[in-house]
Amino acid sequence: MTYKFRISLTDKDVTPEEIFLARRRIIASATAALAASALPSIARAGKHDTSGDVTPEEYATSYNNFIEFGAGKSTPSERAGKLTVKPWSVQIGGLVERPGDYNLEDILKAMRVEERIYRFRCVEAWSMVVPWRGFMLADLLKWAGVKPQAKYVAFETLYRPSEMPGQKSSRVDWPYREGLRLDEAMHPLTLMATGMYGKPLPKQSGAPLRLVVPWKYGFKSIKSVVRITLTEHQPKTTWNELVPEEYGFYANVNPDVSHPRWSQATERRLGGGFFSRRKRTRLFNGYADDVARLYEGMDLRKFY
Ligand SMILES: Nc1nc2c(c(=O)[nH]1)N[C@H]1C(S)=C(S)[C@@H](COP(=O)(O)O)O[C@H]1N2
Ligand SMILES: [Mo]
Repeated sequence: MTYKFRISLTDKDVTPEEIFLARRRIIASATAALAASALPSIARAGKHDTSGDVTPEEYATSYNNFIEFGAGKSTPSERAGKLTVKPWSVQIGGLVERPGDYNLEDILKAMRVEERIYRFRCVEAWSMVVPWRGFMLADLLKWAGVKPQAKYVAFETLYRPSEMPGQKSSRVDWPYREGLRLDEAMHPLTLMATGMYGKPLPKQSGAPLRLVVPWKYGFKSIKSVVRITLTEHQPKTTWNELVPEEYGFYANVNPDVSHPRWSQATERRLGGGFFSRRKRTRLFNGYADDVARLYEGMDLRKFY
């Protein structure tokens, strides 16, 4: 089988980077422990207390997927620096009561920004635990007013090849697109992040505004969002269009449904060090109590 675009890596491919990162590990974990204890106001989201194993910040911000800045794990942090993130506007449209081109600063004045520590699981079987800062997507959608016919939410990333060199590749039909069913978008766990580790979002992490859906594979958590459209029909999404048999629309984390090229039963925590044990992957990335009801009637053993 050939793939139009291949960025998925196996552990074998990333070994040198892991060894490189391991050298800086001791300093990094000390910093993370400090960061975690310095954030007493963090909403630990009840039973989801993951604060004890927050991923060291420098791993979460130097090992990234952001194909607008190239296909490598370090290319986003190396190249995203020149991205202009201010001013930033978000166009909200489609089936909404108050469509418009909103300045991010005006949106933020209307939103309640909070801190949340979430697990994050990439489809490539690496994972991390990140203290995000952001607001509930539900609040933004209510603010814009969702019309009754709306059933899905479509998202688009900025298209600006002059600042995003990866967009010069024609293998992807830019901009990067993602989507959620409306009930997933309205779920209280679904976050629009504006920061992480108590600071504004770094550019490689999707500044100034990204989606975070903690129970789905990471590719759903679209970065640097400039357009949100409420639709009646399921929107087209970038990875699903590129390689439909590997990247579903739902993409809920599930240890029992293998990726066609590797198992999803276990995962490797970023920053854990080269010799650390893999962790067992949990259904819905550990958020099943909160989200399983959204998928009643769906056969979870199937690939969606
Ligand atoms: N616009 C855009 N959003 C994106 C991506 C991307 O390439 N472009 N990569 C996705 C993938 S595959 C993952 S795993 C996460 C990675 O987020 P992180 O780099 O902050 O860990 O971003 C997601 N959002
Ligand atoms: Mo990913």
